Amino acid sequence: MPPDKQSPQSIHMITAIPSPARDADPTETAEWRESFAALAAHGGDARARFMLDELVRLARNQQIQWQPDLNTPYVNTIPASAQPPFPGDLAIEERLASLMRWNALAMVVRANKAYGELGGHIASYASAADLFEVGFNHFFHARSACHGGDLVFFQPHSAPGVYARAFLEGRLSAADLSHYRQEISAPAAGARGLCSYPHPWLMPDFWQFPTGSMGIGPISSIYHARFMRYLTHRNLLDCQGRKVWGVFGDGEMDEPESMSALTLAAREKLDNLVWVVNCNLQRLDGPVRGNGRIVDELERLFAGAGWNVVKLLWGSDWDGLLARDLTGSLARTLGATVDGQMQTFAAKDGRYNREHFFGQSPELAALAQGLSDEQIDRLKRGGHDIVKIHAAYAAAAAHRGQPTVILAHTKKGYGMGAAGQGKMTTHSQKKLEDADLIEFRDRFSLPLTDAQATSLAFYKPADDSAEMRYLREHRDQLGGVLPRRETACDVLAIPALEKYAQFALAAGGKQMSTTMAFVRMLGALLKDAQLGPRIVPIVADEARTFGMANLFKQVGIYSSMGQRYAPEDIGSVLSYREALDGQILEEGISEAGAIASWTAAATSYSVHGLAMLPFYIYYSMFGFQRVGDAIWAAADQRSRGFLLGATSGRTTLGGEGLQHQDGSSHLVAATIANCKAWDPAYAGELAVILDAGMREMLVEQKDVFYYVTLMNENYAQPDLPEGAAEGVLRGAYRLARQGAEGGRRATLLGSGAILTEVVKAAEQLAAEGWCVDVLSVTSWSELARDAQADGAGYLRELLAATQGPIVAASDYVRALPESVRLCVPGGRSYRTLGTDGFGRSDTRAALREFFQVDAASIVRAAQESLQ
Ligand SMILES: Cc1ncc(C[n+]2csc(CCOP(=O)(O)OP(=O)(O)O)c2C)c(N)n1
Repeated sequence: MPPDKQSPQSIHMITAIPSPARDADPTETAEWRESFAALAAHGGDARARFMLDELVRLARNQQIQWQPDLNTPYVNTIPASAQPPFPGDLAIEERLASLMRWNALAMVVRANKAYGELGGHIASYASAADLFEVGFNHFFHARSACHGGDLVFFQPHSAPGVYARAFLEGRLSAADLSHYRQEISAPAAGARGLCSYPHPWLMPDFWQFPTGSMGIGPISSIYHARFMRYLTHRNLLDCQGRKVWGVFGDGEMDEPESMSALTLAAREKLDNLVWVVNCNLQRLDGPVRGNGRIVDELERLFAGAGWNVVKLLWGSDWDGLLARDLTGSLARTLGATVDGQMQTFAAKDGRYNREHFFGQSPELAALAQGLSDEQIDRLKRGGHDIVKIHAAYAAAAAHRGQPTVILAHTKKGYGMGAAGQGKMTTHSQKKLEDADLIEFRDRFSLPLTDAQATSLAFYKPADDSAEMRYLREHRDQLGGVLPRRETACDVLAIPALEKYAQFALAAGGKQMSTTMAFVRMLGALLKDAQLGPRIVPIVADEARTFGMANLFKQVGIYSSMGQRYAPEDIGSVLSYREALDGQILEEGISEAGAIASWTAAATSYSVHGLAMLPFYIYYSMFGFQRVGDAIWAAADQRSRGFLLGATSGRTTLGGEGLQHQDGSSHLVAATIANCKAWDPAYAGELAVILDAGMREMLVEQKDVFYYVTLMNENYAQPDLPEGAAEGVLRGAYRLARQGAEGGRRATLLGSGAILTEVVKAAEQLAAEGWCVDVLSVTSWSELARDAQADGAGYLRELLAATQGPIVAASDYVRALPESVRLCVPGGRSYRTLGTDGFGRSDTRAALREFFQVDAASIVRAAQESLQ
């Protein structure tokens, strides 16, 4: 019998499961079943598959309305007979996994003994430990001279397990482990604080991918896997042979971000992607699907989306039981047990399981007869069986043409005994009594005395022990330790500003929107021989909105399939062009996807050692507001790139109305420490900002990213005043003085498109005999940061050179100009005008009058300030 063949009995068992109750003619059914079993036995799997395809075709032709069931039986996808030999030393790996479990547990319990408020989790890693360990010992490649490195996304609240491994690897000390979740106080104790979840911002040489916010890890992993294909197809970096692994929670799969890009992964045939969903059947509050079965649901979801699904449900000790289960009663009962009940079985002991699980039918009871209660208690689920996990990972790694998801069945709080295993409250369990600790020690045969166990001593075997040698050897074979975040990358030369932005610096009053100016600059930058190929333009189905259609032809839209159709507009100069080496990432209507793509490109300098420069241009309202958490995660992982919030400004976007008009993105951007946010009014200012950003990110290699708002209003673009560049980059500069000296004085500040209203207001006031200074504010948040750092800072200096009441206006909420109030020199009044409230659809003029950010309102504010 070929190695991947099942016995006729097991086929009998599986086909027998779903239908007995509905069977109108059991004799006929038996004949069909026998025929099929004979066909499979003699003709092999391929022949059996062919016949099934034929039957399906027949059924479809006859339109009998038959739909395939996407669920397979509730057993392992890989039968025992098809398992490859395990290439490791099982006993040593089990001992190592036990040590990881112990040190991870000790770290959390210790921290909470010392400071009850610190929090932490034991139960999630307890369920995931073997899933992590098999990856570490056999699959997760680190970056080395001969391998570009795999990308591994770790379930965030299992971070203690990753620290525990780094401890054995000698990367972290016992003192470091003692400072889990104490990053601030650790240095005083000569230790390194370990952050709660994976945060590259806090541990920049360690963590690569922040996963702490559920859903962001899953979607990121997909777009990273796709971005690796992009780099390969564009001949920038050969990423073949590298994989993206992600271990995620079954509860986490409910996040829209987790699910939203599954079809993209399948469409793009991302066989460099493997997800391991830890199906411990529980989330935080309770079961993921108490009345249903999450594995079935995920199997349907992933299979329907086009993934290769590997169910890893039962450990090796079930193999014998299933083989002896000639009536199919065991598989049927497993398949009929809802998750809430399965959780109860996990929480109870062997005796209870004998009575309540195996006691459900005489056949089951007979199967359990040869097992002691202890053995029943220790029957492993698939995700706790190192050999089975290895088989699943090996199958996933070898699978071609599809991404793979491994649905790994585990117990939450595995091994925590009565203190936590399968308990409703186990997620948040972080205290264990002495007796529980001793029980845990015994359960995993840990080499600890009672005193060591109850004092939560960390345990590290001697350097020359078999365990430590094994651990080191296996990591050496896989290129070294992991996770490890690297930062070395090439310095990219950037072109001189005049080469691509002369038209903007000396605009000479030409009518243009800043969006138009940006697109023109981008087009020119893409032509630069050095920098051009590293630019990644990203859109979420809005390229035409922003006037970027010309880039379709110029650099092409990336498509792993090239272009298999003649585009409707083939003859046009702006023709829609998809190509294997296309440069634009056109993400369709998925801001979550587009920002994940941007993050993949913006961290390429670190993840791949290849600096890329992404420009993601989008409706500004659908950025920080829509996918703000993803931007926060991008900031955490030290992204470098540009976010362009286009059609920005609550009154500048005219007719689009309440949902589209952005008046707040700058406020949120200001809360992100490594984000510099800009609201330039003029193309020349924009050019200076782009140049500075590229310099900071690519030449100086600083961990900053830029957020720049762009407007769609056409207005006259002046030349950038001589010497203004420095002020542009500090956040403001004096644009003009209107009116004759000697009149009433006022100072007007404005940013973005509202600067044009400010300029008009200054002209009106000048006409009334005032002398008005106009300051163009390019970044409220940079001014505010400077002021916070330096008393009152640069803006105070600028304002000190002006006189009279100050009025500040922008197309955003008033809180933005309010953020620089501390810069106002003593004795001067400071009025802020903004667009608080909901947007509306109307003309720009009507909107500006309504929100009182038009020239007339600015004039009025100045006049009232004098009274
Ligand atoms: C966006 C977001 N919402 C809520 C949480 C809080 N949270 C952390 S872990 C968790 C439960 C995770 O359950 P599951 O994904 O099933 O993983 P398990 O711990 O059971 O392995 C929750 C709700 C979070 N981290 N992120």
